[in-house]
Amino acid sequence: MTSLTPYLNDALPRFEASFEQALKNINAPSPLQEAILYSTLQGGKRLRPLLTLATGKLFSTDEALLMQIAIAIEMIHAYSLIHDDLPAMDNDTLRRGQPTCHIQFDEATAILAGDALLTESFYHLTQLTSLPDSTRLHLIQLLSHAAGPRGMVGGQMLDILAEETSIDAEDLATIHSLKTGKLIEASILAAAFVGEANEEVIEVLTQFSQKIGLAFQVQDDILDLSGTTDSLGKTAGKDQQQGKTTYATFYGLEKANKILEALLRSALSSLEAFNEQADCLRSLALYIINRSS
Ligand code: GRG
Repeated sequence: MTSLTPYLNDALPRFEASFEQALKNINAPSPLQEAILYSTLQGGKRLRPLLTLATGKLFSTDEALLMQIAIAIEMIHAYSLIHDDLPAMDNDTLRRGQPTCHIQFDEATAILAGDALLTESFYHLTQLTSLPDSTRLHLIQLLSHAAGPRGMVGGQMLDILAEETSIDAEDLATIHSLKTGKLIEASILAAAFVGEANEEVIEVLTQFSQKIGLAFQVQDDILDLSGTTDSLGKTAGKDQQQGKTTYATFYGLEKANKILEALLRSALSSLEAFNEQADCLRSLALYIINRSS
């Protein structure tokens, strides 16, 4: 298993503490509050928050500010998992090794927990009063594009439609880039905007994030086919069960692994111009392709 840099290892518990505080502050009526805490505080790799913090290292941005942006992003991610597990979507009973939100509570509560996390995320961004209004607005726009119909929600629609038809590799790449890639990209670009990165750096980071976003999804497809329910903490073999085309089913495991390695090489070469300040991003790229859950 790839290890994270010492900075990321140390930052992880700080993120957990800040995230827990922000979630407790929501103080929603019971059992909504319990469903929110249940779905957010029991596991999860925190990949997107770590990407935000790692990108911040390039600009020496204040960590407290990055944490708040990372919290908003993880709220959106948690919402997407709760809704994705619902009977009308993937109909899954296991997430992060425990019953999914609608199984533990009920469907209405799970829908509302997702809604609450999505809306709270944007409220959270409005509260970053140390930032100029224009930057806050920019962040809100970036995340709404990544999460909404131009990004994750649009990708989820295409993914559902793809269950009924046969798709090719190009369609697959489009679905992945919208469904999971856009939020991963936004996790990096949010820190770049706050760090006042110039256009050239934004372009390099966009290239890097698109490569690791796709790599993340290719590894997800490989793990679905080769991992176990125990190691994944979610039902293994789900894609095949649903007759879904994935990188692993379309290309086979061997070729999918080769694609993954090529994506990693290409992602790392995008960062060539950066010195050791980009080591946290490099370690996350390695983590994505070596992860086992
Ligand atoms: C329901 C609007 C809506 C969108 C759902 C992102 C998504 C779209 C669904 C998630 C379903 C899924 C399993 C997608 C595959 C890639 C993915 C996002 C995996 C889960 O992300 P991780 O591995 O999860 O970062 P943890 O648990 O580590 O936070």
